[in-house]
Amino acid sequence: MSLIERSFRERIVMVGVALPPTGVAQAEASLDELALLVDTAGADEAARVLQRRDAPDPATYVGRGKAGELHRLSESVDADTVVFDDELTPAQQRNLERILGRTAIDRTAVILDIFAQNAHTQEGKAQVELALLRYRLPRLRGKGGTLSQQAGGIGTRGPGETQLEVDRRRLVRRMTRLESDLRQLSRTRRTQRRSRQRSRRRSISLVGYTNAGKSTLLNQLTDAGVLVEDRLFATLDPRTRRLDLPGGEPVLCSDTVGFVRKLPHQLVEAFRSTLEVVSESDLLVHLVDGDAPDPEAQIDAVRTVLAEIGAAEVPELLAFNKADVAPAAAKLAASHPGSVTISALTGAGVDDLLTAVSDRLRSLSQAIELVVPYSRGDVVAALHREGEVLVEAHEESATRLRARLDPAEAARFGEFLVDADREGDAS
Ligand SMILES: Nc1nc2c(ncn2[C@@H]2O[C@H](COP(=O)(O)OP(=O)(O)OP(=O)(O)O)[C@@H](O)[C@H]2O)c(=O)[nH]1
Ligand SMILES: [Mg+2]
Repeated sequence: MSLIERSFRERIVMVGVALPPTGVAQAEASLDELALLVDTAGADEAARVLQRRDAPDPATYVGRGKAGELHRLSESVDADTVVFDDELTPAQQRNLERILGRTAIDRTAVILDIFAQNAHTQEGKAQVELALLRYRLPRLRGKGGTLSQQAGGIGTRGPGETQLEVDRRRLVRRMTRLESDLRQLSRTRRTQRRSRQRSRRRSISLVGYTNAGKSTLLNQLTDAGVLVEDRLFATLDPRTRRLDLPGGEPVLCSDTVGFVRKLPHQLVEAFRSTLEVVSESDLLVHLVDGDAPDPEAQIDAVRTVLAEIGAAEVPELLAFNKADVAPAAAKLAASHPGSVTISALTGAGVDDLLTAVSDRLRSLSQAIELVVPYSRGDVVAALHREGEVLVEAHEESATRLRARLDPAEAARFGEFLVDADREGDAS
C-alpha cells in the first residue's frame, strides 16, 4: 500500500517554491516540516532547494530551467526521488519524472505514505487505502499490469490503453467497495455515538497539530494507554474515554488524528466520518506544542482543517503544552486570553485545564425555567435525559423546573419556558 520503497532508506531531494504572498520564510518553515515528514516516512534528505516564483509553472511546477538543475543535482547527490512541497498535478508529475529521470512525488504522497504505515484498525486501513486510491487514480499510467509510480515516457508506455483501462476499472471497483465498507462502519459508529448521547454525557475532543501531545494528555487524564510516539501522525484512530471533571460531571474525551499544514484533501475526505466525533463535540481542547518553531502557524493550520470538517463552530479552549521544556508556552498563553498552559507529560497545569473545561461547558449551557403540566410527564423525562435538572417543584397542576440545557436543546422546550420578564410583571 506504500508509495515509498522501504527496503532501503531512500535518498530524497526536497524542493519548495516560495510564492507570494507567503514568501520565503514560510516556504522554508514548510520545507523544514517536509524534512520531518520525509524522515517519518523512512527516507533521508540528500539536499533541499528553494525557488522563488510568482506562480507555479503549469507544466513543471518549478521552471523548466530549474527542473534541469534539479536533474543535475539529483545525479550528483545520488538521489532516488525528488519530493515537491506541494501537491503536483498528474501532468506536472509526469513531466518532472521525464526531466528528472527518477520518481517525482509531492507532499501529499509523503503524508499518505505515513498514514499508510500508521493505520492499524480495519477502519483506519480502509480510510487510508481509499485516500491512496483517490490520489492514484488520476495518476494511473499505462505500464503493464502495475500501478507503478515510475515514469512512463517514450518507449515505456507498455501494452497501452487496454491494460490501463483494466487497471482503472479495478481501482474504481476497489474504491466503491471501500466506500461501502466505510459507510457501514460509519453507521455503526453513529449508533454507538447516539447511545452515548442518550446517556446525556457531554463530549470533548482533543484536537491539534500532529505531535502536540494529544495522546499524552488523554493518557494523563484517563490512563487510556494510548500509543504516544515522537513521530508524526502516531494516532489515526480516535479513542474515546470517560473522564470526571472537577465538579464530578462525567464527560467523554476523544483523542483524534493530528493535523498538519496542507493536509491532503483526500485524507480529510476519507477521514470525514472518523472526524465527525470532533464536529459533534460540545467543546474542543485545542492542544498546541509550545515548543514548536511556529506555534501560531500551527494554530492556523489546525483551524483551517477544523473548518474543512465542519467543526469551525464548535467552541475551542486553547491549551499550550510542553511547558516543562518550553518557556514559550506561558508567553503564548498570555497572548491568548482564556487559554491555559500545561505539561501533558508531567501533569502540571492539567487540573487548571479541567477546571477551565468544566467552566466553559457550564457557560455553554444556560439555566432555564419551565412549567410543565402533569399530563406531560414525557417532557419532564426528556428534560432529565437531555439536561441537568437543578430544581424540581410540584405545584398544583404542573411541575416547575429549573434546568441547565444547551441552547439548541432549550429551544425544543420553548412552549414550556417561563418568560422571566412576564413572571416579574405578574407578581
Ligand atoms: N516534554 C514534553 N513532551 C511531551 C509533552 N506532551 C507530549 N510530549 C511528547 O511529544 C511527543 C508526541 O506526543 P503524542 O502524545 O504522541 O502527540 P499527539 O498529539 O498524540 O501526536 P499524533 O498522534 O502524532 O498527532 C511524544 O514524544 C511525547 O512524549 C509534554 O508536556 N512535555
Ligand atoms: Mg496521538
